[in-house]
Amino acid sequence: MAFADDDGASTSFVGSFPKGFGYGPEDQDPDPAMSESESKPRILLMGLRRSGKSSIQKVVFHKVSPNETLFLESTNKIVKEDVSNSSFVQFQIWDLPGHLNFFDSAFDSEHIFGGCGALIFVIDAQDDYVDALAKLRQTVSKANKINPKLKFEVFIHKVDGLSDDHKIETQRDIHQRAYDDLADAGLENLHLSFYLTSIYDHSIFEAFSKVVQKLIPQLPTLENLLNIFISNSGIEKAFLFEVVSKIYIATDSSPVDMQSYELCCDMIDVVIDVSCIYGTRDDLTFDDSSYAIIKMNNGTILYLREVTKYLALVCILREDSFERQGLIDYNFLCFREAIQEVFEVRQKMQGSQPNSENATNLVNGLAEKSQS
Ligand SMILES: Nc1nc2c(ncn2[C@@H]2O[C@H](COP(=O)(O)OP(=O)(O)OP(=O)(O)O)[C@@H](O)[C@H]2O)c(=O)[nH]1
Ligand SMILES: [Mg+2]
Repeated sequence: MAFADDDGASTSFVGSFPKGFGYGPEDQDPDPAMSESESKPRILLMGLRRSGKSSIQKVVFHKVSPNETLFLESTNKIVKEDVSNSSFVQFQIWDLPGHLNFFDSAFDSEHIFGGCGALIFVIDAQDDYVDALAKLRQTVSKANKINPKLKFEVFIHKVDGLSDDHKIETQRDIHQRAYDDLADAGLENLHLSFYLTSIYDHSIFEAFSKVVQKLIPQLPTLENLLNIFISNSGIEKAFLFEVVSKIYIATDSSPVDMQSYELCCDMIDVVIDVSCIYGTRDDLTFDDSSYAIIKMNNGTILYLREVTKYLALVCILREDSFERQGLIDYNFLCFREAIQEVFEVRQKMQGSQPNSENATNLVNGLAEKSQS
């Protein structure tokens, strides 16, 4: 995974969210020639017709409201989208129409599957999924032959129409049948990850977050930095968000509960809306010295700080821990410096491992909660 240049780090506008918040125009008519962007990590969206692939892409990356996807037309050619023009995290998403067979000789399947990091296979859980499972089996076995490093992510999608019991039963059934099919094809060692998703709630963002995280080589370093930060600051949960899409690229190692994630997503929306309306600059909604705190009526505090131009840290903590706000603010500055260091090193040494040792040294400057 490549990361965008954060060259504004030394200016006073480091980490400012742009007012025209969003990604660049969608690439509807891609140039078949190999462009620079084609070398970015790639995520493929596959599945039968009408399973919901284009809707997922629109809702997660274009802020389209779920209801508007009702009128989406069926896709008839590969749609490539660069999630990088203005974003910190860079990758490409290819939406592959459900009715085409990409292993056919008419397509360069080596090119499509060869350089790709993850394949998301979308199954419509509200429909009969026998055909979808047959296509999954065919796709997985062929794509794995071309690219053994490819990660397979199965989205059991449109679960908004299912009761809780039905969801669990559907997941169990699809899981079982998919693995039986793989065993029949002699691929019992292959790993598939399953997610229950819907565009009508945050589950699709959560699932996408997990897919993207697997493609970030610095993930263990980021997790480690978050663990050190929260344990020294009395924070309960922290997410590092890619603000444009609201997918989280890392969190501390305590389990994620959906409610906390939703709360943090909502906080980002509130902050962006307020700064768009009341911000003093036309081109920026945030600058690096501003941050947001929301006190809830249940004794919980939400704390948001900008880390880089497109990344924000959102934390949940108890009100009594916030009495030491100075400590949290100081620790955050150390944390931010460490994150910037990780990505600067990454940029300098494209393709090599991040300098996690250096970053850990920086974080060692964090004030101990107990010492203050
Ligand atoms: N209930 C529900 N409907 C969904 C969800 N996601 C997508 N849909 C609907 O599913 C229909 C088909 O969605 P598309 O995104 O066009 O499907 P596609 O997979 O891109 O289809 P092709 O382009 O033909 O391959 C649309 O009417 C969407 O509104 C979901 O999470 N829940
Ligand atoms: Mg489509």
